[in-house]
Parts: sequence; C-alpha cells; structure tokens
Amino acid sequence: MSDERLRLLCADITTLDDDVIVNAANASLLGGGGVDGAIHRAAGRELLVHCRTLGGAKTGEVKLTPGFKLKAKAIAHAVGPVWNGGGGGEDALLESCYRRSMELAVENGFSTIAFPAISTGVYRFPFDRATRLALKTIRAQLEKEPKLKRVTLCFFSERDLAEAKSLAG
Ligand code: AR6
Repeated sequence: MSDERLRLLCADITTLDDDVIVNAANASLLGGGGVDGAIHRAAGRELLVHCRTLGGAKTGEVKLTPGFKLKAKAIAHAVGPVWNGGGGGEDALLESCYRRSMELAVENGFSTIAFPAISTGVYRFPFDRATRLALKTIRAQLEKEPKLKRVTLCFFSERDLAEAKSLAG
C-alpha cells in the first residue's frame, strides 16, 4: 500500500533531511519569496550561482541542483502554474511538477523526497484542489516507483496540515 510511504507534516521544509526537497520556483529559477526565498537563504549563495547556469525552466518543468548548505542532498526546482481560473491547463502543469520531481529523484538514485504545497501561495492555486491533485499524483507515482521509500507533503501551517489530512482520508 503506497500510503505507508506517504507522510504529511507541518514544518519549515528547509529543516528536513530528506534526500530531495522540492522548491516552488518561478521560471527564472533565480529565487523569489515564499518557500523559494527560504530555500535560497538556507542553501546559501552557491545555489544562486549554480541556478544562473540552468537557463530557467518552463511551467511544469523541474530541474535538480545540489542541496549546498541544506541537509537535503538535492533540490528539485519545480515551476508551478499561476492559477488563472483552471482553463489554462493548470491541473496538468501542477501534476507534472509532482510527477517529474519524483521521476528525477529516482533517476538520480535518491529514495526520499519532500514537497511544499506548490502553487498554493503567491500563485493562488486553490488549496483543496492542489492538495487532492498532489495526493493523487504522488500515490500513483509511488505505485510505479518501488525505489522511493518515502514521500513527504510538508505544510507550513497546522491549518493547512489539518485540511490536507482530511483530504487524504
Ligand atoms: N516551508 C514549507 N512551506 C512553505 C515555506 C517553508 N519554509 N514557506 C512558505 N511555504 P509560495 P507558489 C508554503 O508562495 O504559490 C515565489 O516568489 C506556503 O505557505 O512559496 O508556488 C517563487 O519565486 C504555501 O503553502 O509558492 C514564485 O515566484 C506554499 O509554500 C512564486 O513565489 C507555496 O507558496 C511561487 O508561488
């Protein structure tokens, strides 16, 4: 059962020691506010120097970097969609962020990964819709990827965690 490898918690994602932590980045991959700002601050300036070589990423794409000063070994920079009413392919783009992050983790030999609630802050994706989609995509991917030992959904408030737990069933 894939749910034995899924955990939901409330934390600052920069403090986690999972192999990979996922960043809710923007297309420049050069940092910003929210979780992106927190990850860049915690990983240190070397992360920005490295990100400058990546040439950005499209919405729905994910690029992997080292974790630098983080406990995590790597950071998966995922560019989530800006919510625009749902008619612009936002669901598929958000799903791609979760699926590609997990695929890249496995391809690079990692076995644990932690996600923030991508697109649900500044990008305004409705929290319940985003969380349902995250749970569905992660569960499907866990079934396909036996090498992934644990996937964490990391929320930044107890309120978000409680809502996610009720959606997870
Ligand atoms: N640990 C875990 N979750 C966090 C943390 C943290 N340290 N900080 C915030 N969150 P957002 P987005 C939660 O706005 O909507 C940036 O400027 C937060 O409560 O960080 O994908 C980028 O550069 C929310 O639930 O990301 C982009 O321009 C979730 O992380 C843009 O924001 C996502 O909120 C991306 O917007």
